[in-house]
Amino acid sequence: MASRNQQLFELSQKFIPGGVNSPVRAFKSVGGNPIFFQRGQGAHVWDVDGKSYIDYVGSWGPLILGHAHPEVVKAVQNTAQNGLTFGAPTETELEIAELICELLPSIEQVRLVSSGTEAGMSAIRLARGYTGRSFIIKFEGCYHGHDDALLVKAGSGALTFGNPSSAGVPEETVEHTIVLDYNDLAGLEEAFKKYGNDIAAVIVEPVAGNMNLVAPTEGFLSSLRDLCTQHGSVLVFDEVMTGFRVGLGCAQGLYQIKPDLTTLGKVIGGGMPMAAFGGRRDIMQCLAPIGPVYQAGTLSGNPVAVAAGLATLKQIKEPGFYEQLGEKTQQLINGVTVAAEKNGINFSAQSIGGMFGFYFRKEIPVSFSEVMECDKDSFNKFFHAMLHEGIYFAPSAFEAGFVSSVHGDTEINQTISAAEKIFSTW
Ligand code: KE4
Repeated sequence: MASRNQQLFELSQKFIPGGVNSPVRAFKSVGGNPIFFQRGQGAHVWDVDGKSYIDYVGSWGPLILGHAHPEVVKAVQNTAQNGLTFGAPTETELEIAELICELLPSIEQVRLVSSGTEAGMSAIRLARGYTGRSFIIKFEGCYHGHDDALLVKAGSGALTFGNPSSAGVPEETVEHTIVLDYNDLAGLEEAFKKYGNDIAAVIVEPVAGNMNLVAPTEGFLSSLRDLCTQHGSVLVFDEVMTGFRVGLGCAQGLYQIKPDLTTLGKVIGGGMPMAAFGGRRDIMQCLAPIGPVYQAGTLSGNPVAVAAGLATLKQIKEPGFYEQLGEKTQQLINGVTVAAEKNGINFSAQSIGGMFGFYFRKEIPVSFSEVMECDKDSFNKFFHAMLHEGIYFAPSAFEAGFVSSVHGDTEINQTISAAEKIFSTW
């Protein structure tokens, strides 16, 4: 008898391409069928067949407080009963805008949108409108949403013009997108030497989380800052994933680099569709309705999403929140690393705040090409074995993992024990 999950997946493929509403959910790179979930509570999720899992995906980052946090649910319920949306300003939009500007000094003004893709797309258009320039720089392995101009991947490292990584993206759309290697200072300097005063913006994940976790090496972010300043280019930190995930000051606070624009998402929506972009007032003033750069959205600043975001940000502001989150995440990766080492398995791991990376490679990768050297088959074998043990990691070797404030010693130790069991018979 087919499980409910199998039945639903069969049927969903009839009505939804690939049976999923976002490709990374499809288990394509790990094999097997995606899991249909029906309930989440704290650090746990239940699938439609009633099996429970410790969740390290957290909806790809938003759920820093875990599933159905009572304060977030209450805020959503209280707001929803007064109306779901007005398409007009509300006081709570102002409240969260003020809070974001208070928490991130680089953000003098902010515009709320509904997804990280919208935030990235709008930040690039704004940077181009502000500078009057067309060229943008992104880095291979970094993901900024599926906007045409950003959905490109270099052919080989170094300085290259993007080749669309998706069908449907005309060459002329990406002819001004320069793709470099993450952490490659020489490539960066070469690009600015060649195109410097024509570069509108550099967009970067200050901690890369879309090629698994890759941390910035010494001098990478500061060189980006200096070169953008020298050439009048806009430095855009894509903090959709790192925002309020790696610390209360985000990655820009952690590394003490002040970007010109920042994109945010995931955590600031607390699990509801909300994102934002903001930064220097002189740049933000170029936005409609006061400036010539158009950007809009029916549900931008949606009151219910804002309520979830506000409730989340209020919790993470509590003293000690990030110290505890960082310790727990470190405890997880240390335990799994020891288990792998005990069994002679090529494995490394790292964590930054509440996000982590597991690599089936001896050393921690510092570039896209080193990430590609990781043993993907071993990751997939580990992923499925852990899934069987009731531990849910991201279904891809090229995604970061996330711990929430409600993952306790029980969950962390259960995860480490499962890894020990699996590695002992590897
Ligand atoms: P959304 O449009 O998916 O809200 O955000 C796009 C985005 C922008 N910038 C960064 C750094 C991001 O990580 C993302 C989205 N992240 C992926 C997973 N790594 C979301 C999951 C999915 O695509 O289904």
